[in-house]
Amino acid sequence: MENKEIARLLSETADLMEIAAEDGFRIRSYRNAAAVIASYPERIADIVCNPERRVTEISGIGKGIAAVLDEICRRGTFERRDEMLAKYPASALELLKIQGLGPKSIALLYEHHGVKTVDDLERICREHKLRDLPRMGAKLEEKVLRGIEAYRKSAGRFLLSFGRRTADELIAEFSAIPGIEKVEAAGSLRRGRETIGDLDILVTGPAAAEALTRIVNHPKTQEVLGQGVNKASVSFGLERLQVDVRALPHESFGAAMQYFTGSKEHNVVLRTNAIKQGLTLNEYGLFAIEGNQRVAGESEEGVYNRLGYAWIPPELRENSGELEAALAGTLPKLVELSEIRGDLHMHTTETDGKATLREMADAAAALGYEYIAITDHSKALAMANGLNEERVVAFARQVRELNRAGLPLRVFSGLECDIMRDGSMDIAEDALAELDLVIGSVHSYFNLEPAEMTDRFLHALESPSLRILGHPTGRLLLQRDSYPFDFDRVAAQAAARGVLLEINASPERLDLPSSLVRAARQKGCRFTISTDAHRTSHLNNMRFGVTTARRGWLQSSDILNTLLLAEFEAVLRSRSASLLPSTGN
Ligand code: DGT
Ligand code: CA
Ligand code: CA
Ligand code: ZN
Repeated sequence: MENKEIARLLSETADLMEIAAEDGFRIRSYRNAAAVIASYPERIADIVCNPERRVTEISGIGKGIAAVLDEICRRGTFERRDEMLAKYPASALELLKIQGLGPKSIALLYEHHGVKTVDDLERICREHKLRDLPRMGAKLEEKVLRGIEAYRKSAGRFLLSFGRRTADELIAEFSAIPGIEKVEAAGSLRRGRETIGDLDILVTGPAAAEALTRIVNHPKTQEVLGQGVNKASVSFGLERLQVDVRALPHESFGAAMQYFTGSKEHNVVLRTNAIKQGLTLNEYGLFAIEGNQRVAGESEEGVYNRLGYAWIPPELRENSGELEAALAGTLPKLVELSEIRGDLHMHTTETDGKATLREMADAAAALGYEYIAITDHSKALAMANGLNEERVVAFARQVRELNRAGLPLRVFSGLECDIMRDGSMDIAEDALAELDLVIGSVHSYFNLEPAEMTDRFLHALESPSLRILGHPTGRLLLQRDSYPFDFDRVAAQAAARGVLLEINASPERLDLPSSLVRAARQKGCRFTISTDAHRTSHLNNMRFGVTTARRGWLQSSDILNTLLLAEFEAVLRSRSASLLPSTGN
């Protein structure tokens, strides 16, 4: 059994024990062990089976857990888990994923109404039976119904970063097969959607069919969903991500990339337009209806051009104005990863980061950046050991000295300052004024009424030191929606005040979402793209932020951290509202 699977058994049991309101100490020890095992570099099962080794060597694994691991390796489950599953059905675990519902409520719903599944829960809410239970009410019923809707929308979807990693792994494997020419990912992954439903991989070359054999027999393949001459579909890895692999003739590759990249809505318009021109477009090529002669298909660009369009970057293919722009020749020149010159949001060991300032600076310099800002947390985040005024001032001084003494790139002193419930900043203005760059973020009181949340932001925007709104909507992909507020009003005020909106590149955030990026740009907003790195490897997430910016139609001139160091510094020093040279569109 693999580590991830063992970790899942432990954490699921902890979830069920939480529903049963069992001893918190026991629950925590299962959770800790699950976390340790999930990221342990060796196979735990090998250690358990090896008489020369002891799992208790691993820190975080005590005697109790060692016995559990032994049992898991012998019979695939353990007594505690069996007991819990006798008490509650496995489907109760699904209920925990619904926002607004905690383990105590799930236990109550189970006892009083026999709620076992999401469908049961929905029925109880619709019949207004939830409001009669202790400490629940009509408002919670509505909230749970919204939670169910969000859960159903996200079920079976995966983070873009996970899709990218899996695709890269398979692309490397397929490319190494002799006789395979091109291997590329299409679908929502290529369009850079924040979550993906499945992977679509296209392969050409004389040995293209080998890729189908390879995926079907892959050690990580859990189940073969379908296998034909040109296509194989499998359920891949412990996460059971669906992977579709298609083998194609060389001359169809462009047409197939176009077709399988989608989106469906984009393709429908393109195909309709082809028909108007006496052409038919499918995954094999672009053909003249009369005589069925191929007129394009080898390259994607050829397909678009033959139909009168400029080639359209995949991130824009959502039928939201890109087709019209491609006909008119007015597509924007979208920002690229190589244009990013610095990263403006990251944490260090001063608060909850795992690397020091110098380690972050070295790693950022290795990425080719010219500058970074270190933005640790402020004191309201006591759990993260956030900075108070005194530490803020000392930090600003320390950074000035370090820059003078020599660093591998320019480091700016910053802070991710909490925006308090009333919209005031967590740190006094005179201390903030010592810093080069202040990000304001909401990390608490997510459940305010929309009007109160809007006022909170509007109040924060009055702070003279605030330069950037960090992860503005607070959403966590597949976990938590944005807190409700009047985004348009906040964006308009941010634009007026010259406060930039962050595109947080952390794969579980991607916040601002691309649709709001586009809306905010139209309101005159400008942006930063930053990783919110808590360790050096997170700096590599910049690409996902850039993808989100591209899906929001941004150009480099919309983004502060594309500026050269000297220009960037000039912007930081100026306190004027217009922070970037205007672009004219
Ligand atoms: P996903 O996987 O849910 O994140 O989204 P997509 O866009 O990757 O969707 P998927 O995997 O079902 O199909 C990939 C692309 O193939 C899709 O964007 C457009 C194209 N496609 C697939 N099936 C159809 C279809 O029945 N009609 C049309 N017009 N296009 C299709
Ligand atoms: Ca797909
Ligand atoms: Ca697919
Ligand atoms: Zn934050």
